[in-house]
Amino acid sequence: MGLIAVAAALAAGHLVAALIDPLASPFLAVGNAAIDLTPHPVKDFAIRAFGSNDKVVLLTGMAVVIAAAAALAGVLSRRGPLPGTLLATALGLVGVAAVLTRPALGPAAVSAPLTSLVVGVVVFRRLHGFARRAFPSHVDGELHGSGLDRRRFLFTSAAVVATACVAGVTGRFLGGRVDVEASRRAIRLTPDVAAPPIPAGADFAGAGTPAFITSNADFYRVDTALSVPRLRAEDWRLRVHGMVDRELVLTYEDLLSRPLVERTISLCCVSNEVGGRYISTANFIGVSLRDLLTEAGVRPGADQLVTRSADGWTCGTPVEDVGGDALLAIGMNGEPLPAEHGFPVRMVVPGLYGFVSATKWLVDAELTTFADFDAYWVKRDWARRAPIKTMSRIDRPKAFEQVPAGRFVAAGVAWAQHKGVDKVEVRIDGGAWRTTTLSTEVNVDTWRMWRVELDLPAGAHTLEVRATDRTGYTQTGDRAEPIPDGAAGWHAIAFTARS
Ligand SMILES: Nc1nc2c(c(=O)[nH]1)N[C@H]1C(S)=C(S)[C@@H](COP(=O)(O)O)O[C@H]1N2
Ligand SMILES: [Mo]
Repeated sequence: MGLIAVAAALAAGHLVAALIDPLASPFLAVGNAAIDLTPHPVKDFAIRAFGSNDKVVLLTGMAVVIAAAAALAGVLSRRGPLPGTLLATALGLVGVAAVLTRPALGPAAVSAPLTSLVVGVVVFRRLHGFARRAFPSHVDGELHGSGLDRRRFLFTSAAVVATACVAGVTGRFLGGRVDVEASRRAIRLTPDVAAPPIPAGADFAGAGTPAFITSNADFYRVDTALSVPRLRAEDWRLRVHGMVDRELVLTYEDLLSRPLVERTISLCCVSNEVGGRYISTANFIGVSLRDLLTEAGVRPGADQLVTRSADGWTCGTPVEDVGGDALLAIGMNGEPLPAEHGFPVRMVVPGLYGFVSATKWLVDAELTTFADFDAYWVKRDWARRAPIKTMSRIDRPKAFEQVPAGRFVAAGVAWAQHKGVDKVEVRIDGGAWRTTTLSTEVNVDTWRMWRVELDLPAGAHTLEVRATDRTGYTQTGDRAEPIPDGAAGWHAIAFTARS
């Protein structure tokens, strides 16, 4: 009964949410609130342990905990319906609290968790009443329950379960009624200025580096959204406001009618550990963000561009960093942005980590100051200003790999966005640093691959790598954690050469 009541409550809330805003679904709202409240060591652990499955793991974990609590409340309700009633009420209130704290939801959204609360309590008490009559206690040594009562209890339970399934499925269906894929498919993007073709020598994929351009399917994904915000290009509006001379409101059509430029840019996440995979490269198509800001007229003193996404996530970018190469991007590798990468419109500002520059599902841009506003991750102790650090990574050999002794080609990537990679060196077993061969440079805002031929004696080895950028800075061996402004240190790989 506990399980049935809670399932009915969640399904009813999900259905009501689908009619108002899919994000108001109590289950999703609680999950999203949990993400926002999770202390960063736990979040870092989740990202490390589960990678991009972290969201599935969170939702599954929530389902297991709720199911266990519901079953327990059911068992405790043998003598009276109070424990089950209290649990249904408490879960409903948690849903209400979660929805109230979601920044992107209006007051009407509380009706979804309130529906859950009422449905949970009513269903539990009704079933409990029927069950009491169907399966009375044996205290008086008498059995009052009739076959009719039992049938009624079972039929009601089955009917509630069936209705909950229908409500849940209808909720999903209605929630998906904003047809993002149709909106995407209808768009054809042809940049007015295409990116130069990628030269053949831009990667050393044969030696173990990634391909120079990351496919949309393989592009790393990092965000706080449990369900991807669903916006149609037709409905999209961007308001540019705050410390500006003229407020602007832009539509997707407005963007299409402006000059579309294509730029090859590497995006990188501040959570990337030394040696991590959270960097990818794409051909982004979009309009110049700097031109838009010039049109709006940024007032003196405005040093922060705060951007908001449809789900309420916020990002603060230094105005001085919004250079001529910053884009309001609508395309990625020749297609409209995939939904997970920010459709219909996102920001791309080369040189800055994603959390201070790469707002997906962008809907609002406000010129303000760093003194006046702290963005999402800044409130959680990450840095206000976070240029990407010069970094290098070993892709071959892999950690603890066994490779043949003798001639061996090691390879990897390096990046120093906005500056350019000047030199990559490696050393074996703490020996002398040796220069590697670099791939053909595409531009200073993208990664660059390196390779080097080694002569390996048999035995255990450690390979280390360091990059030097065009400002003359060489990566030091001093390690830094990703928080607050990006990991630092040399990537090292322990491996064995076998003769
Ligand atoms: N709306 C929204 N935009 C966001 C984020 C987010 O959580 N929500 N995460 C940012 C971070 S931390 C990074 S690293 C990049 C990642 O972009 P990608 O998922 O397209 O690779 O998106 C940025 N834009
Ligand atoms: Mo990130």
